[in-house]
Amino acid sequence: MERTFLMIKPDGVQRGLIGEIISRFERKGLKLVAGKFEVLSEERVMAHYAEHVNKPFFLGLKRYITSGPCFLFVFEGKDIVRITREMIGATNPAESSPGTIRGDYALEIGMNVIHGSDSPETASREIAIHFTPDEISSYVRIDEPYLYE
Ligand code: D4T
Repeated sequence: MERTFLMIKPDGVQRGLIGEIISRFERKGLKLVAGKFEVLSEERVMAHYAEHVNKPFFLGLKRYITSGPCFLFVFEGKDIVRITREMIGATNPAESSPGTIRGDYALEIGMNVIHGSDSPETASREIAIHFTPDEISSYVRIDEPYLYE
């Protein structure tokens, strides 16, 4: 099983979308194994967005992502990084397909509601930035025999 790091950004939290978004992943059959609510520290923002620190949009991105609490969570499942990225949709919500989270709930790239890791390697790195091992639970979901062949 693979894990991925997901984060509902401050716009998603303020707009009351946490339940709706989490339930999409739960209904798909993915397993929630960690979750917490917090305002990201400067240190964590710099670590998380290390590849973007020199980009022109970074200051705006940092202001936005620290403007309020985020909901951070980890889901587990087979091929989960690819599946969750598909469910989230393109980075720019104006180009995200209807039926995806960004396609259904967002309009502009600077407030695109949710983050999801883009590869299994990125997922491992991001989970380690935001969670300690004891914050992640291992358990069997009772419906797993009806989800995986
Ligand atoms: P995140 O990381 O938030 O899930 O988004 P993506 O993985 O889909 O996209 P990304 O890393 O390219 O961008 C990170 C973050 O920066 C914001 N952004 C991006 C922005 O405000 N302006 C821009 O021009 C770009 C490229 C949106 C997501």
